[in-house]
Amino acid sequence: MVLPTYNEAENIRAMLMALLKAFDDEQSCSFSVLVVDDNSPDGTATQVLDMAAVDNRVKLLTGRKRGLGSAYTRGFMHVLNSADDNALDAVDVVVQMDADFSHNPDDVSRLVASLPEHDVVIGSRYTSGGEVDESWSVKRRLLSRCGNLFARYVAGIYRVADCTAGFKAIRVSALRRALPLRLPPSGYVFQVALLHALMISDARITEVPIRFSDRTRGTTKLGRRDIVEFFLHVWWLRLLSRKTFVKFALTGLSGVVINLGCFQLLLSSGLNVYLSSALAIETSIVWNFFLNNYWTFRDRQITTRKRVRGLKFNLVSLVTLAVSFSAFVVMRMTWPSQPEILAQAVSIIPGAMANYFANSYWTFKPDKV
Ligand SMILES: Nc1nc2c(ncn2[C@@H]2O[C@H](COP(=O)(O)OP(=O)(O)O)[C@@H](O)[C@H]2O)c(=O)[nH]1
Ligand SMILES: [Mg+2]
Repeated sequence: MVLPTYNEAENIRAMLMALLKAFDDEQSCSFSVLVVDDNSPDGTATQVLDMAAVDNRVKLLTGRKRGLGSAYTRGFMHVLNSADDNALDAVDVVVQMDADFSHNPDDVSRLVASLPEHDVVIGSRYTSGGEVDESWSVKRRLLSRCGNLFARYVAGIYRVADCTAGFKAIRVSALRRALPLRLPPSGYVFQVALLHALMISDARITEVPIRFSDRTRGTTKLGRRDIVEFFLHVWWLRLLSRKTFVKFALTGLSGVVINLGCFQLLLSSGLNVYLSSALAIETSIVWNFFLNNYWTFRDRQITTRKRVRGLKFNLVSLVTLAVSFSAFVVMRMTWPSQPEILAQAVSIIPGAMANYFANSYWTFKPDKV
């Protein structure tokens, strides 16, 4: 087991006791806990050392505080390396979990029990039967749900309902294929990055429902830096795994040239600025459709009839047009002194986002993903 801690002095002793107790009667496997502490100023490490002195199943790894992701990278690499060094002590399974009782120590055996048919078992809040603490505020629920949805669809892990979960049982052979990450994040987005790496290395992933309780002692360490890194890193994951996304981006780039070229041309021919904007957007949409249809999504097995696809594409285009054009109008009204071409260029961004996701997950949805 790998447990990251930062200022968990109020929790760690009880947590370790609960885990040791849960595994006391377990005859079928040997078990140990590695606490990865970042020199917590509250003395977490001392408590761990005290316990390690009386029970050799408890181990401690310390380091400088760089964030949850760095701590996990350090902990997992330590497990993989020590498994290499000492084949007799081979570890088959690694379980990661929080040290604040949000994850129930009694659930560990349930996660591990699902491993024989899988490489990764997620203790999931969002699969059917899973739940989060009822005391969660609407804001917290919304943040967690939105972050999870964003990660699922942007990083392409949509088959997993809870892809930000920090409670997983992972087969070591699968972990070895997934690590080290190409661009290891330092904060909480590590959970998504690891899951993504496991997914693209063909790990068999499943979810079992858990109840996620709120911590009763200590405070959360989730900071603003983690949130910013989360939203940026998920885009990087998208780029890593999706050749399609790169093709779509190139198609989009050519669309930008078409859009701005047309806009300039229509403007200089004396056409009204709003009409020029709308016409230029429309032209680029049609251009993008042909490139996407015959190049970006060419490899996808799609049985949807062309006519239906065409209809869907038109609807998506209408939405794209509405999104881009609204952005253009808002910008012209807010900053009338800025050049028109700047507003037109910026208006492409929200439109392109909406367009990609609607087309990728709807218009050109493959039969089997
Ligand atoms: N080593 C280490 N552990 C961390 C760090 N940040 C969070 N943790 C631990 O990760 C687990 C989950 O963190 P928590 O603050 O409870 O996140 P929340 O449940 O999303 O609010 C807890 O065991 C924390 O002590 C960090 O920077 N370094
Ligand atoms: Mg917590």
